[in-house]
Amino acid sequence: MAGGGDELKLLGMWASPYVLRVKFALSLKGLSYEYVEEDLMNKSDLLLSSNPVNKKVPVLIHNGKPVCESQVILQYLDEAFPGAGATLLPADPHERAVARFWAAFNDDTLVEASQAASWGKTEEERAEGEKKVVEALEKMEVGLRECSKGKPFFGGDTVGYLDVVLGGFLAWVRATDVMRGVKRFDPATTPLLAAWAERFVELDAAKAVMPDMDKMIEFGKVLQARAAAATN
Ligand SMILES: N[C@@H](CCC(=O)N[C@@H](CS)C(=O)NCC(=O)O)C(=O)O
Repeated sequence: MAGGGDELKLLGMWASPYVLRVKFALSLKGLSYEYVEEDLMNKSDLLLSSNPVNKKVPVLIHNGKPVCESQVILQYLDEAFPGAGATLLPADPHERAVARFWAAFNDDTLVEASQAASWGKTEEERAEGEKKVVEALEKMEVGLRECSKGKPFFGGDTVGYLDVVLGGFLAWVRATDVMRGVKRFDPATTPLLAAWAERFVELDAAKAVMPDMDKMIEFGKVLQARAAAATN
């Protein structure tokens, strides 16, 4: 499906920020693929056999061979399809290392803090998560300044690795902002990130894959209710 006899299949879940980043990358690269929506409460045999280690989405299956972990998939797409659309990672090895550093920081710190802020078991846990989100975003603001060097995206003039990594997360940020009555990408505290987020959602590749916000908020409420029920 990707062209040149390549067959790409993406196992995903519509609201997953990790899946969304892979969808952004496939869209930016103009690669066509078959999308298979997984029910994470009742995983398919294909998912279980493709990712037997942690059974998580996304999994990209390229000509029958699975690639797991969203950041590994992004790197794989650059390497397996070098001629297709945008190259995500910079050519310079040091710039590449810096982009990977901030991407790891994003997943280790920001994602975890936002999960605690949204689904923490107690109000204290959620408030602590929210504090860590703000701290992590202030650091990401530094990352954006370092990577973009005054240009519009982390990748410079065009969208790169870190744009896609963080971009996958934007739909959740916006939905949970509404749910929690906060503004995470705040022009007052993180002006570069706030402007970046506005630019990112206007990209054709983002518009093509960004989930519907009302659906996202409804789903967020379901998860919140589930988290609250688990604490009682
Ligand atoms: N580090 C993984 C995280 C993937 C992940 O957490 N996926 C979630 C959906 S957002 C999942 O499949 N959860 C199902 C489960 O844990 O059983 C990546 O970057 O791909």
